[in-house]
Amino acid sequence: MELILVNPRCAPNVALITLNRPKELNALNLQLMAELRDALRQLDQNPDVRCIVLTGNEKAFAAGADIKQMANSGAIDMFHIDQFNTWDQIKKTKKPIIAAVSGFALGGGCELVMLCDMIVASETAQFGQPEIKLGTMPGAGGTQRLTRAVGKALAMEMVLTGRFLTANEAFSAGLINKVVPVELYLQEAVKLAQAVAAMSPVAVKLAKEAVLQAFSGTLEEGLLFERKNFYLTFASKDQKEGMAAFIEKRPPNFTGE
Ligand code: DAK
Repeated sequence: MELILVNPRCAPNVALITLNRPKELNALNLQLMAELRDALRQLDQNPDVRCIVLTGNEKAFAAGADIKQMANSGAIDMFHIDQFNTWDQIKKTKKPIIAAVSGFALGGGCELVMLCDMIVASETAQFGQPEIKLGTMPGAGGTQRLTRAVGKALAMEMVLTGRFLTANEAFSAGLINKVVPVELYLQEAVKLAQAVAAMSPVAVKLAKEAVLQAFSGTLEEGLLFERKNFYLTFASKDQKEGMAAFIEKRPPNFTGE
């Protein structure tokens, strides 16, 4: 890995991925996205990892896809490169991913953040979809995930004018989970990851899958999906352990079985 740093154990059962192109404000070029896809796939298969934190640096989570790399591409070049394949693989990560965001989260950077399951931001974070200023528009889910998160009016304003949201605006709009002082954003994200990692890994994956189902299909389909995953948790040792621990008034020991 050249453009990302991977620490599979930054805290017990928590892995940390750091986007690492600081001079380019972590612009998401094809290599970086491929490395991210591969790292997530490996961590998803690593039984010691139960939750993943994804971060950038203090100045930028990521300032978008690499404009210099795509500036001269034609539609057919884009079609052949098929970046969607990489993004789709990332989307398939079963373990929860928490974005720890400081500074710019723009364009593809904002879309990558929204692909994560929870978002902790520093007070300096800025979220935006400025593609319109480049004569294009969001292409990796921005028009859909942003609209679902913040509603039509604000999403339209951001997508049509390129206006950035401050961290506090993003919090009020329901885009992110938490805003903390800049020196704490990573620590808080890891703390949140540890809270998730303390739960049954089987139940966590099934619950993540069920929550995401709320974004596709009808309510009825979502409820059926939830029911299936709910039943499935009763096939796990963790469910027996969790309920026995409650009855015996002791902390549970979840093993992921
Ligand atoms: N791409 C390439 N380089 C970038 C970049 C980017 N998105 N953002 C910044 N840089 C580079 C700058 O060119 C500069 O490089 P040098 O000139 O030093 O060589 C360096 O990073 C530092 O940037 P600045 O000098 O501009 O720093 P400032 O603090 O003055 O400004 C800024 C920060 C974030 C306001 C500014 O850099 C900026 O406006 N950046 C562009 C933001 C933007 O428009 N982002 C949206 C890009 S379009 C897709 C998936 C995703 C996408 C599309 C398709 N598929 C799955 C098909 C996503 C598209 C986008 O994200």
